[in-house]
Amino acid sequence: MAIPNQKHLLLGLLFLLSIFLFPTLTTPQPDLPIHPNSIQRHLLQVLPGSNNDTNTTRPDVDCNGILLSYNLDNMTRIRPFMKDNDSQPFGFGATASLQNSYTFTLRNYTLLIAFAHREILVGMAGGMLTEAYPLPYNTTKSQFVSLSGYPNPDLPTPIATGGDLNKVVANITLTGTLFGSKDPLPTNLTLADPSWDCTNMTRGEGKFANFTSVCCIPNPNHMPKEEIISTDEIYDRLIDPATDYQPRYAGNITISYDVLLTYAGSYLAQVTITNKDGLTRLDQWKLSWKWRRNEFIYSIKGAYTSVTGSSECLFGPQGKYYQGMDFTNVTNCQRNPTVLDLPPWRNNDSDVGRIPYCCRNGTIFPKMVNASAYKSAFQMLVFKMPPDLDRFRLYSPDNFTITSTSPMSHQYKCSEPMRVSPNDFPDPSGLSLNSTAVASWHVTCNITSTITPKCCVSFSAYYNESVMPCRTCACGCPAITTGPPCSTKAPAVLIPQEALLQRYDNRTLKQLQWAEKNHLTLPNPLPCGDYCGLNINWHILNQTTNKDYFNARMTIMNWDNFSYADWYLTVKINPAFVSFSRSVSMNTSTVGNDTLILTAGNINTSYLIGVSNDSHPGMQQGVIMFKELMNMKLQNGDGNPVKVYFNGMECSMPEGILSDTTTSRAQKMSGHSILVLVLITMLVNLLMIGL
Ligand SMILES: *[C@@H]1O[C@H](CO)[C@@H](O)[C@H](O)[C@H]1NC(C)=O
Ligand SMILES: *[C@@H]1O[C@H](CO)[C@@H](O)[C@H](O)[C@H]1NC(C)=O
Ligand SMILES: *[C@@H]1O[C@H](CO)[C@@H](O)[C@H](O)[C@H]1NC(C)=O
Ligand SMILES: *[C@@H]1O[C@H](CO)[C@@H](O)[C@H](O)[C@H]1NC(C)=O
Ligand SMILES: *[C@@H]1O[C@H](CO)[C@@H](O)[C@H](O)[C@H]1NC(C)=O
Ligand SMILES: *[C@@H]1O[C@H](CO)[C@@H](O)[C@H](O)[C@H]1NC(C)=O
Ligand SMILES: *[C@@H]1O[C@H](CO)[C@@H](O)[C@H](O)[C@H]1NC(C)=O
Ligand SMILES: *[C@@H]1O[C@H](CO)[C@@H](O)[C@H](O)[C@H]1NC(C)=O
Ligand SMILES: *[C@@H]1O[C@H](CO)[C@@H](O)[C@H](O)[C@H]1NC(C)=O
Ligand SMILES: *[C@@H]1O[C@H](CO)[C@@H](O)[C@H](O)[C@H]1NC(C)=O
Ligand SMILES: *[C@@H]1O[C@H](CO)[C@@H](O)[C@H](O)[C@H]1NC(C)=O
Ligand SMILES: CC(=O)N[C@H]1CO[C@H](CO)[C@@H](O)[C@@H]1O
Repeated sequence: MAIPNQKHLLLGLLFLLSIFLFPTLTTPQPDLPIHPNSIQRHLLQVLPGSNNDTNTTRPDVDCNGILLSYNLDNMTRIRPFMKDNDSQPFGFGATASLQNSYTFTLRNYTLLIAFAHREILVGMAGGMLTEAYPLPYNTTKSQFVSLSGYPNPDLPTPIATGGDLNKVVANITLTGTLFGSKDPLPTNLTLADPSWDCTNMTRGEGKFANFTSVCCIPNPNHMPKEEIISTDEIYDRLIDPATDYQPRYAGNITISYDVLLTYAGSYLAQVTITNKDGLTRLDQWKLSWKWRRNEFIYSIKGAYTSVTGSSECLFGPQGKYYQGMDFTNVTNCQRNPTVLDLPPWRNNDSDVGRIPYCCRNGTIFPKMVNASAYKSAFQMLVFKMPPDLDRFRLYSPDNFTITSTSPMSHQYKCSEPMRVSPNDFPDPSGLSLNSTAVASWHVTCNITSTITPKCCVSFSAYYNESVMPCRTCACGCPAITTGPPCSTKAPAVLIPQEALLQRYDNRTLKQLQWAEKNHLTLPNPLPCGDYCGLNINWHILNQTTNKDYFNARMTIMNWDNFSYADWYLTVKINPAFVSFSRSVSMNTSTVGNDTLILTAGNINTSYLIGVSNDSHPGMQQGVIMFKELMNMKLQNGDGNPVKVYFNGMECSMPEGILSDTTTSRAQKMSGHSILVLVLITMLVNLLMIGL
């Protein structure tokens, strides 16, 4: 319960701020006093290197309130060198700090600084300009520069933190340029919230002349209150056509669009893609959507946009509205942006990475294959346009589409975003407790197409020298087949085991020889190949020394000319028959009592390479041990898998089981095939009689 209360208070404070901030900023201010040159003398004395004072502790400012301070850390004369000191530019670095020494949390604070030396702010860390103006920022634009904590907008109390200075102090470091070295400190430092009285500004003396501070104490006329507006009122203020929360519908993939922080002209959104499907994976996902309100992406972390640039803004309404803005660093201004995941090496990049679940090259596994990689997330700072310049006016984009560019991907169709109750989140700064999103939308995407398989399974066993190969046209028959004519209807014919190491289109000779040796009858023309990039052979090995167990050897052969990284196989077995025991060289995990998930045993085998130049397929092999139950027979195919999925894609299964001997297969074939065989045999007999 504590979390929603904090949030409400915060939103309430913001609301209050938005009421009071406006008059504060627009009330004409009397000219701020210009301090005499004396400070400049001190400043020159304390510039780095010139410090000869032995007293190094800064005077402890006695403050039971919120201590605001500003420390000029360094200042260097920069070119062009001027004769006139007032026009001389100096590069400076400064730290603006807030320290909570009071009894309640300072939420979504706004620090106002009155600069007096035409400062241009070029860098900022630990905070941001409240209105999210981009840097560099010309401080002459208004009386005060307004800063907010970012990423952490709140300051807890010393009581709540055991007095931990790292938690009760917020440092905003600023770098920039100022003009003239006379008295280079800001002339005023205050909190925007009128419930604080920040009038007693003090300046450091002597060695500490580069330091100014003010202790803000609660203003008796505006005592800050813990609860200002009710929960319902807060959410009522969030303006969107969809007023009611919708349920979160299930789907194969869900996309959450969560607003984490909101400012008048911009908001910070986090987009999370979650794989809810049991088996399938996404590779190199691409997410796109359509902005509805002329928004644009100022910056993005954890992903990148396929197109970078702001030309569409410059010549659009955005360029007109944000006239003072330098658009060079705006990430993307497309109406339909496309976002892609970053490669793993960007994960630790402090500029674009460091978002939980980011940076995996767009691969999202099913949860049961990799419980730490079934989501992808990224954050973006979105700039809004009139008439939406209000913290509470939030709209999600729509028309989400997600695609996966891997050769084994499904196609998805996404719903329109639905407004849902706000999601809970880890704090964006990663520091404090979970917080709640300001607003959340939910999109569900479902698999639309059943695509033709890309893989097929063949069976073989110790008790038969032949292999029951992949089905004819298991992965679809090409419209025009090359090579000798073949039958797309005839069932696949038995082949010798060594023929598995040849691609379907190179097996003809072996097929013919094998048929002759084993007195098999072949259809004419011969059946077409499987046309699959991946062949998976399931071979039942002889019983082990222990009669109760048998082994199955699984071989994956990749005839494609590309590789599969981090592959996995899902095998559905007959639950009544076998219980998995152990596997060699592949990692096996079981889900339920009938599903095995097989992954590479080590990092070297996690890569299934493609076919080599000399036509050897890329291969991975594993042996799985099963316990054999009493009333089951391997010869009846009871040791064969029921279904096999490669990377979540269902593979085509063979046309039958492999019987005891090769020659007996004819009798075991389906009625239709037997009929064909009988006819052919009769025909052959007739011909022989005729001769
Ligand atoms: C400190 O430096 C100032 C000028 O740089 C000098 O006048 C003063 O004597 C020095 N004080 C000490 C204690 O060295
Ligand atoms: C150092 O500064 C503190 C606080 O201003 C003061 O109390 C103390 O006397 C100073 N010590 C010296 C040696 O100047
Ligand atoms: C400002 O004061 C600190 C001591 O708090 C000192 O280390 C630093 O050198 C001073 N910087 C300037 C620019 O005078
Ligand atoms: C000046 O101070 C800023 C802010 O404290 C800091 O980021 C920067 O590295 C400093 N520059 C030099 C030259 O010390
Ligand atoms: C900052 O703005 C003022 C007027 O608002 C202008 O005169 C000045 O040139 C600007 N400074 C820079 C560096 O753009
Ligand atoms: C804030 O800055 C001061 C010096 O400027 C430093 O001593 C302190 O550790 C900083 N605190 C945090 C929380 O970064
Ligand atoms: C700073 O600005 C605030 C708000 O305008 C004002 O109340 C306060 O007196 C100013 N302080 C100083 C030292 O000028
Ligand atoms: C300002 O400082 C004076 C003297 O130090 C003190 O009497 C007064 O109460 C202070 N006022 C505020 C608002 O802090
Ligand atoms: C996708 O979602 C549908 C409906 O939620 C579900 O029936 C199906 O099993 C899921 N998975 C696949 C691979 O279609
Ligand atoms: C643009 O980005 C570059 C690199 O991040 C940075 O050096 C530059 O200061 C930025 N410019 C503006 C106008 O923000
Ligand atoms: C990421 O994808 C790129 C291009 O698709 C590929 O070159 C790279 O090897 C991949 N990296 C990893 C770690 O998978
Ligand atoms: C309106 C607004 O910006 N509220 C934010 C204040 O800070 C909290 C974090 O504590 C955010 O969750 C709110 O969104």
